Amino acid sequence: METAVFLRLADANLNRISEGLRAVEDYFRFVCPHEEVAKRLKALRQGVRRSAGDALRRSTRFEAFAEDILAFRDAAGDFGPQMSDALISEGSYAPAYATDREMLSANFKRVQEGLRSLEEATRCEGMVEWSRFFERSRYESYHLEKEVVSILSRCALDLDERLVGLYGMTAARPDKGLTHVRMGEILISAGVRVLQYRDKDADARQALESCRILAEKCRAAGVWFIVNDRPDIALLSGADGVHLGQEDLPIKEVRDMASRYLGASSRRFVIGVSTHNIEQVEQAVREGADYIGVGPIFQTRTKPNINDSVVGTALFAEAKRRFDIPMVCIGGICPTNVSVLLDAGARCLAVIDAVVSADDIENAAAEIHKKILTRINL
Ligand code: 3NM
Repeated sequence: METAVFLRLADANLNRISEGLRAVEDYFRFVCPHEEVAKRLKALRQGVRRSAGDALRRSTRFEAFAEDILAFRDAAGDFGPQMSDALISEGSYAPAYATDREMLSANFKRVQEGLRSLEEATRCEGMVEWSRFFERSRYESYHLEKEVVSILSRCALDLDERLVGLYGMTAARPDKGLTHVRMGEILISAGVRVLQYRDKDADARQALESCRILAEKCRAAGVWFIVNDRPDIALLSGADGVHLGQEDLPIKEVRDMASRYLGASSRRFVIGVSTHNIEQVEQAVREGADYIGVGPIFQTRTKPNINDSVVGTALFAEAKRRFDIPMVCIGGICPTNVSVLLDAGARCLAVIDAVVSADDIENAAAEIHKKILTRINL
């Protein structure tokens, strides 16, 4: 390859790579802020740009051209932009992205193609070290792309913002004349960011009616509304998501159902899954749960049949160490054991009995909620 041709190819690809990385980096700086990902993208961009640029300048082979790689840029003579115009008019190139994920994938593809092109060009030139460097960078970009996809769904759903504090759960108090709907209202007033309708006794019609009312109230208050066990009722009532137990419908089927019912906005439909051992945690993560419930952490009066499988904080700690997914601790949580969970790194706690059996329900809920927020500095 002629030196000028090689340098022109190198310049075009270095630009392509850093522009692609910059587009993704900006997304994770401004649209969906994520410091760690933005830093890694920047390190990759600078690594490729600086190291490769310097190497080209330093290389004895390019000494004569060392001053300015720009001299080999020939944007006007590059037919790339005309090719895009032709594809747009032919209808085989979409001028706009349908989703953010498409934009990110297109940019990662650009980065990977650029790295591949440089890998091959340097290999042709016998620059083995550089060829290996571009290959390693390409693999790093694959890893980053995978991580970014999972962060993206969390970010789009605001999961890390939502699953913080008390995860409110409804329960009726007939002795006090409190229905599920009323309990939901009290929890909303207490300040929860997420509310789950959990009524094991209501028939489907009653449940749908209550969920429609609660969905509306939650929407008005900016609270997420999740329906326990029943994706059909969640979808019909306009809830933000559903929480599935181990015996409920599988995640994949629920996603299919949501996408048929909601179309493109099903991306925002949240699916949480209850887990009681590490295998279930792993499976829920693999199958694409948006968050998991982990429990029962302590003995629970609400679901006494599961008390012989209390998991303590150990399961939560192991799940947290091994998996990067939002987690909600549940089971026997009360004001006196909240700190143990916060010490273990919990950010979101689901509580039924200790809240709904209190004399002042709103205050009991608000206390736990505030305690968590204060501890995690929010
Ligand atoms: N799920 P309380 S424990 C509904 O381990 C539920 O998945 C659990 O109620 C699980 O705060 C539980 O009254 C009961 O103990 C939680």
